[in-house]
Amino acid sequence: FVPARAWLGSVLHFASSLRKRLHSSHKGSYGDVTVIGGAHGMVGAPVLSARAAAKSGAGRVFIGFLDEVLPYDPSQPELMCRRAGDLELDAGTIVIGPGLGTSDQALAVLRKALQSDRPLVLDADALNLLAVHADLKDALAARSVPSLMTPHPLEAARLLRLNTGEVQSSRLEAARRIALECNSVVILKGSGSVIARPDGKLIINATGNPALATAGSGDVLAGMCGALLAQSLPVWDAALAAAWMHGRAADRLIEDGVGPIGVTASELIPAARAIYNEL
Ligand code: NPW
Ligand code: AMP
Ligand code: MG
Repeated sequence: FVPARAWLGSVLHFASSLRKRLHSSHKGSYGDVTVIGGAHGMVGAPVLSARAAAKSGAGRVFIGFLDEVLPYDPSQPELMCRRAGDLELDAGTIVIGPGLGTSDQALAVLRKALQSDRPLVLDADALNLLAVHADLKDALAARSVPSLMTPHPLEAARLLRLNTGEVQSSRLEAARRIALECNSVVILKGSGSVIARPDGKLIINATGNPALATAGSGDVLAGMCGALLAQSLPVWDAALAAAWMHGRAADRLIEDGVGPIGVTASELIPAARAIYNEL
């Protein structure tokens, strides 16, 4: 374990990293995030990630939707919507997986993302594809740029060929194994998310509550991770900070009487933005 004081230090360090909004800065100063996902019936997932990235301070946010989907979010015109097949993936931070599905096109775009030299956040169906294609897991482990994986317990179980109960009864070991096998920082989500890195260091996040047990809350976390990486936080700091902020936003909603019942994933995003600006 990382000692509590070092953990607090890491979390607070991100606040000072994000404060530097210099007067002369511009959108290019805060990085690009490209979210890839949104197969038919799951378009909302990358939209949630992209909105979370934009409202967590990224300079520009793109969405690459899978081909069968109209590439536009009319309620969020600041997001730049493309078709996944048209993306170059040669700039910015990539978040891949929310609502991605497991089609051939999803597999092809994940392969391309793994081959890119960009910081990468892997969530949801990107993790499910990794679990069944050993060559993709090898490609991930061989990357020389930071990768961050955000499995929930069932996604972790698929990666480790266990069942959810086995993961939940051994969460620290499960997170550590994925981090080592995939040479990535891992946020094993759930009550008390475990954050692990390939050298075996672990932290348990202290924020969050069951208001987060709602569809799309993991998609919001993936977008926050992408935004913090795009703003140049090192991958370990970005993982700690995003997990902390995601949980803190849910805690704030309870303090404000909005939750825990009926909090929606969308509501986490402005709650987190308020906290960023208070830090
Ligand atoms: P159970 O029921 O306990 O056996 P899936 P998904 C387990 C997209 N989405 N503790 C639990 O298993 C995603 O991005 C789109 C313990 C649960 O039933 C993906 O691409 C949305 N167990 C796709 O849908 C909004 C836990 O995992 C099962 C756990 C499928 O993703 C929703 C679910 O896992 C969604 O994000 C915990 N803390 N957390 C949209 N608006 O477009 C999870 N489990 O079957 O992989 O399904 O996570 O919904
Ligand atoms: P996903 O299943 O991918 O939508 O992710 C769910 C998100 O909500 C993760 O960040 C979990 O850590 C968080 N979460 C779900 N249930 C709880 C809970 N009971 N306490 C704290 N966090 C939770
Ligand atoms: Mg999810």
